[in-house]
Amino acid sequence: MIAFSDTVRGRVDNGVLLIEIDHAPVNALSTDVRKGLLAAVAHGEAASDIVAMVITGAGTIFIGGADIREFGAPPAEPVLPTVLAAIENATRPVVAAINGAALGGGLEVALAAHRRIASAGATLALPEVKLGIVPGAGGTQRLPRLTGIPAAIDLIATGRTVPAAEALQLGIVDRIESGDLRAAAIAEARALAGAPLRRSGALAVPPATAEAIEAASNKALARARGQDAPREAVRLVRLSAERPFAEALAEERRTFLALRDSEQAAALRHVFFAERAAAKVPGLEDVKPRKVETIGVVGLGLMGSGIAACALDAGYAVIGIEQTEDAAAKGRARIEGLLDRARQSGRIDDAGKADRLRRLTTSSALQSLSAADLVIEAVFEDAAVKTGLFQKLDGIVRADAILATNTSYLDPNAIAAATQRPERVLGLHFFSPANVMRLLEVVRCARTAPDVLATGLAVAKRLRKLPIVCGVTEGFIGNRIFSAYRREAEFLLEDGALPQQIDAAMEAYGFAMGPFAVFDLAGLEIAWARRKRQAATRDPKARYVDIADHLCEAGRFGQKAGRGWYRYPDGKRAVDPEVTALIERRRAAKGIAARDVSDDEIRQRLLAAMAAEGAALLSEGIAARAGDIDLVMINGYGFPAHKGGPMFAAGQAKGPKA
Ligand code: T1G
Repeated sequence: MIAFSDTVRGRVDNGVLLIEIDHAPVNALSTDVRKGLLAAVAHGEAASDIVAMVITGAGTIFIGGADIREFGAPPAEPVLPTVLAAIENATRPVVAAINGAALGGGLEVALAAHRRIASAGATLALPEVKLGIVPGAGGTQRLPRLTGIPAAIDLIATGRTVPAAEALQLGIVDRIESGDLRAAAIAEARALAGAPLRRSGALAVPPATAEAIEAASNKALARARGQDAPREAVRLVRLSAERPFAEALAEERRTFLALRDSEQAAALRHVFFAERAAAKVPGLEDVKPRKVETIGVVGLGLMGSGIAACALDAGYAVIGIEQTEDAAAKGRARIEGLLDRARQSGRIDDAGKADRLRRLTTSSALQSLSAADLVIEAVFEDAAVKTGLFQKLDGIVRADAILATNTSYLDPNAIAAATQRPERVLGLHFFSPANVMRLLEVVRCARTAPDVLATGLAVAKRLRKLPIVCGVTEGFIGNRIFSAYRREAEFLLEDGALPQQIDAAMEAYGFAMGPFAVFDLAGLEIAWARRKRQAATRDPKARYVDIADHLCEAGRFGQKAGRGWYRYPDGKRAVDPEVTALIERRRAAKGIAARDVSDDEIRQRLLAAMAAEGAALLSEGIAARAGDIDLVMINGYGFPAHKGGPMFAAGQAKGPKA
């Protein structure tokens, strides 16, 4: 074995130098890896007993990309383009044996090789735009030469991952090896020795019609709202057909370096590392989760059916319970409807749907939950109903079974305290639609046992959710911050702004929808009911805006009622002069003279309100990290990821500045 650096080694097999990158956990292209690769290729070019080379990764990942942790410092030599030029311009064939994920710079390494063989389970992507950057080592120039410009725009401007089979269709990989990948790659490399080499950079860009390129660009940029990287990615890929390779490569590098130091990239790096940190809960490092194979879901309405569908997707057996057989049948139909939609979108096939339905039982027999390892309730949001249910379940489920409540606003401590074993109760707060939304607030109640919390996290991971642990407070992290956001938005109304101005200001900031449009989408009646519940205990000295109450008294409950803060002729959002008049009347009633409120003031005050509530959640110990709060608002409330979340935007999230 030859050590080319601490993380790159090689051995010669039948005249072929097998170069292995071994840099746990993801074989990221750190400075040491780049040095090792460059030395290995130089050795492979010079040694007399070598006729070809193979590059591969140790473990189950090929290369996870550039080392994101190095982004905070100026790039150290050798930079990746130098390494890839050495690979591409090698006189002896270099074969990439893609043994797993080939991401970002990792795929760029493979693209610089003269041949690419992938294992059947390999996945490939240039996900740089998800980090607010563009590929910086030839991805935008070599990929279109293999796939054509429209496909390259789709892959690079969205950052989506493709499985090996699709990569083969797209021309990214030359073949898929289901046997011994290394042996196959070594044989392939040996066979290529002495033959003319296919250098991606030297290939002509396949012709594509202007319409196809335009269509791909528009589709990729449709969801890029305010993000710079996707737009730059499209520009660079198009440049591949307009400029000589070397010139376009230099422009790509210049753009990469500029974006790397941008605020959007810093925000998205914060989000990347925050996601990794969120999964680590202090004190649970060595705690073993309980075994969960069967999940009970009580209440198969909108939330319950989504939770059930999500659990079926994750391979669990699901026992769905409703109050009556009729309601259970309706619940089953709802779940089946979700599976049908997944079938139509191609996400699952007929066999997948049949398998899921085989693992689903639905009935009104609460007793059948004695077989469940975990029961999640999604019944009507009423304390007595939920507490009563948990008291019944206490006598039905096994002693080691876990009870979880999906409440959004009620006190899970009170629900837990009504049971014999409060230590086995936690909150699992899903977001609607539960089978789509990634976010899951995992609520640690006052008595929740560590292994129960660990089980909640393990189940969340298996459901492919983003679990954020939080303590008990009204509305947990997300809804509590959203309430502060709503409060400040309503203050701005009284001060002189209008719903459409506030929404436009936040949509310009990057939100898909402004607050009032979201209130209308969610429906105004739930918040109204809560305000009425709180009226008796509300601090009379606290500022209170009653405009929303007047809307509700007028039956304006939002989009589903056809009118709320807006009216919805043909389902489209439209400003309603009646609402403007109501706002003006309520100001007059309070003797408030409206003043000009700028868009900047709107953004500044709403962001500050969210950050202040976040700071309170941190000081109360409800949230463990500022990054957790940012993840909740980004994944549950449409906060633009390229702004990093309210805490990062307020400069309060002190994460690893990669
Ligand atoms: N650099 C540094 N650390 C990384 C890393 C990377 N690229 N990828 C992962 N890690 C760390 C991560 O922080 C965590 O650390 C541990 O590895 C396990 O990660 C020039 C410039 C590869 C699919 O965007 O998508 O190349 O928390 O928990 O679920 O054009 O990690 O344990 O301390 O996510 O098995 C492009 C990013 C970079 C891929 C594995 N590459 N990584 O998922 O493990 S930009 C990416 C992932 C680029 C070039 C440009 C995933 C994964 P810790 P994990 P996983």
